[in-house]
Amino acid sequence: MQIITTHRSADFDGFASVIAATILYPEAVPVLPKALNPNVKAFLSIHKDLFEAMTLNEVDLDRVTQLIVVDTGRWSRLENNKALRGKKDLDVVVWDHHESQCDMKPSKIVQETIGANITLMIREIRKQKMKLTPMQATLFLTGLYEDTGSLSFPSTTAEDAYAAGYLLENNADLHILATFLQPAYGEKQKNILFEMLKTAPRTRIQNYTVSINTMHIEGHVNNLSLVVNMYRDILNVDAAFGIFVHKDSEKCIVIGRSSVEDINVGTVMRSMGGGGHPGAGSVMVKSVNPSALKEWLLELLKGNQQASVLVSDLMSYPVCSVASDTPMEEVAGLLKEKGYTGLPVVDGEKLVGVISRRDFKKIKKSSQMKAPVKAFMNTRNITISPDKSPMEAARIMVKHDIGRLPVVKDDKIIGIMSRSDAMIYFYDLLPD
Ligand SMILES: [Mn+2]
Repeated sequence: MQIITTHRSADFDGFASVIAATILYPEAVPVLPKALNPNVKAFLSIHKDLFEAMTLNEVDLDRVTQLIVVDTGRWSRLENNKALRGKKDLDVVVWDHHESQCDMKPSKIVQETIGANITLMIREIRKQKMKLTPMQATLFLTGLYEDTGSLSFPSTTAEDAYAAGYLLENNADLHILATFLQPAYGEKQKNILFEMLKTAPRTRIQNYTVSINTMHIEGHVNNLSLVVNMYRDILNVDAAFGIFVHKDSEKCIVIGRSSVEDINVGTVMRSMGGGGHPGAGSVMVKSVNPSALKEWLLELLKGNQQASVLVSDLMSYPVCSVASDTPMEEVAGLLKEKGYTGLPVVDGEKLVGVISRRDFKKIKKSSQMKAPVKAFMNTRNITISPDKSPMEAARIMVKHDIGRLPVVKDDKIIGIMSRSDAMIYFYDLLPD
């Protein structure tokens, strides 16, 4: 006998993965833990006939030869795990999307860090060209949306989004889904926000108002980032940080939001081992005293953290430039060859102008193509120095509607900051 099961307190991703496994392993019997998340319970109370499953008590464990586990790879997450764990010659198959190591010694394992476990199973269902009913597609999409925050959590991958598209193609019903999916801002989130607002500590850091609030929370709470966002908005501080201490485990999650460029949350969170963007970021820290964590955060905020990533770190070099007496036809050839939209023009090493494709419109006669570039170049010379912040560079590029900014030190051009260099920074693509 083959059985399929998932972790206790099964969520939609776990439950959906069990049902998906019944498609991939048609002989196997789905077994659900007694403890189910309330929204899964609500869903089952209406759809029980469509998704029949047993509980572990109803299964004759002596007859079980194969255990298919989905959405976890750890014995401790299974209900009644001792009975199964001690079983000799039990063949274990695992499908899991968590990073944590599998301790079940499976004969087959599909483990990948991806937004939702159901995505891994949909990959296989599609590969085997198996059909889905609209009801199955709806359940699977509910699991996918729950684990990815409707494709908004940073853990979401492109494949999760493709899987969602596939499920919609298979008539997943978004009305049903909305009924059962927990709202992003619910009772739990509201209670935490109200608790935070009761104390709402404020402190002054480098002329900015910052609130760092430590909260002890019980159990798993989704969407804490949304809570911190609302908290910052309501307090109207420049930056807000929530230090969430989990009572039952030894982990702390720090979530930050900032609306000023001098407080770069992404940089601070990266220094602590996490990640993010200038305006938002988070980090999970284990076995740290929350007050020490707060001190650490304060130190990082007080430090000159905005200077940690500079234009000089992001700019491209060496710079391809042309001498001011280069004929226009040669410049045209160079732009075409390199695929650039513009080039800096130099006298020796000194920047004297910029020539771009647009400037070629000034040419009226073909003989002008023999004229030197200095006759047509733009001499506004909008530049930036290497010790400025990427935010400053982006602001200048937007203001003057230019895509490339020469980086100049002591009148010499030492690099080029392009829009794509700025994007690398803002979207956190910087190599560590
Ligand atoms: Mn999951």
